[in-house]
Amino acid sequence: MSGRADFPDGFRWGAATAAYQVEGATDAGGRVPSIWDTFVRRPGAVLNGDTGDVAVDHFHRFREDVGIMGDLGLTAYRFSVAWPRAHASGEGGLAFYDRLVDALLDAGIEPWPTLYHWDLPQELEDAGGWPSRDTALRFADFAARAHQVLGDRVTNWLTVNEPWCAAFLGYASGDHAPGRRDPGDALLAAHHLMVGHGLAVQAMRAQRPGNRFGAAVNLYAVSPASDSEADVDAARRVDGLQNRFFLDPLLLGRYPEDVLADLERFGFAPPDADLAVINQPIEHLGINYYSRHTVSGDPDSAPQAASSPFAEHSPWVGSDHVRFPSTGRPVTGMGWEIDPSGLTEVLVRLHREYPAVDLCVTENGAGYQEEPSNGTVHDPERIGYLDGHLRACHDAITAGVPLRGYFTWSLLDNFEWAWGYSRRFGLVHVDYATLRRAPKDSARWYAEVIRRGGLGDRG
Ligand code: PNW
Repeated sequence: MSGRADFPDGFRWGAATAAYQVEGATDAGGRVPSIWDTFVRRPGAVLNGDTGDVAVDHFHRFREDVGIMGDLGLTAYRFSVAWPRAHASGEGGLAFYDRLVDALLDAGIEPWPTLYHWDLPQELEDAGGWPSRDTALRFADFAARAHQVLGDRVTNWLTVNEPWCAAFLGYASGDHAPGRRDPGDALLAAHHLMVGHGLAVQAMRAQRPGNRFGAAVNLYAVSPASDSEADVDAARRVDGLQNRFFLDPLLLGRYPEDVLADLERFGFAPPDADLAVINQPIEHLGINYYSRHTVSGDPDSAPQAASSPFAEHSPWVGSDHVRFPSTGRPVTGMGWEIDPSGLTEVLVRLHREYPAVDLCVTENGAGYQEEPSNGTVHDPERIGYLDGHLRACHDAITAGVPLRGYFTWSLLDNFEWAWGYSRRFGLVHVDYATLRRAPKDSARWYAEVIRRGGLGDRG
């Protein structure tokens, strides 16, 4: 367990970011406003009124940032392509990604773009947003355009990031943009995000069948707080809405029956033809893993949501009574319980219960409130978190799981959605006043892990 953990040759050692969280330059090159540009201006929506207007200015500093990736020895970099930039003026809006991809390839770093990391053009939200099926069609057009420009040099593609968050935090709890609170719309949003994934894969594959496509879903290990019937049923519902509601359509071509039954009163009845679209063959699945949900069901309790500093409304559509009692495990600065064994559990479950597909951890990391002392951030907690989760990945590989890579969240401190700049996930500290980058202890630790191709004996 704590011995050496050597990873297979060719295993990808990566880090991830997303456009709105790092780029800034929200007016450059005819970029149109996204739902996050609007949402951050809503009073009380984001802690301290922070916005992504400047973020960490990656748009202008990407060459420096690619240099940092090179210093760390990263072999892959996951970023997102901003739909609001592409939406601008023809191919012009994608020129930034053209340059970024070339810089990455020059540095020997494999680009892993994600096409939707939550920045829907505001005009498409005004036309109905994700609850409207038309948004999925528009997304496929955008995917085809991005793939047309970059697909000659970029092999590995991810369509949507964390459709659970985009749908249920965006349209049910209102913690994320566009900040709507309608459970029926949230279900439609989830469904159309998945349809958008399927249509995008079809469109891109038609252009270049040799490239590799997939989505990135946020999965949790889920356990009932006790073996009481109420807790076991609450865990079934949370696993249903968090994990199976996305995995079953994607990989099996159907929604889980029990979840459909729970959601019946919202009139959620997706057409069969859509399931065939969602269930496109894919070459890889991205898993974003942060924590385990321990769940209890108390019909008398108030709905509970812990997704943002404000959370008053539950994202758990159809299951307002579920609660997430603390188990006493240590937590990160987000309040999320740390449980690396849950990552092994999730990976092994995917391997055993779903058709074979290459897996990749596309996000995993820990956010804290932290500041440098004497010029350096000492972040032993983050190192411990990453060490534990990489060992969990290794355990999964040992159990036969085809895990092909690991991307830590995140390369740089950045705009953490409803939490603004108050929580830092980076391996590299960013001083928000000067935008100066400085590697944390965890960055040096990760570089050493990459250099030796795994973990040594745990100290
Ligand atoms: C993911 N929740 O977001 C995103 O993909 C990243 O953009 C983000 O920075 C990272 O994880 C850290 O938060 C999430 O409340 C945001 O359950 C909120 C939740 C989960 C994931």
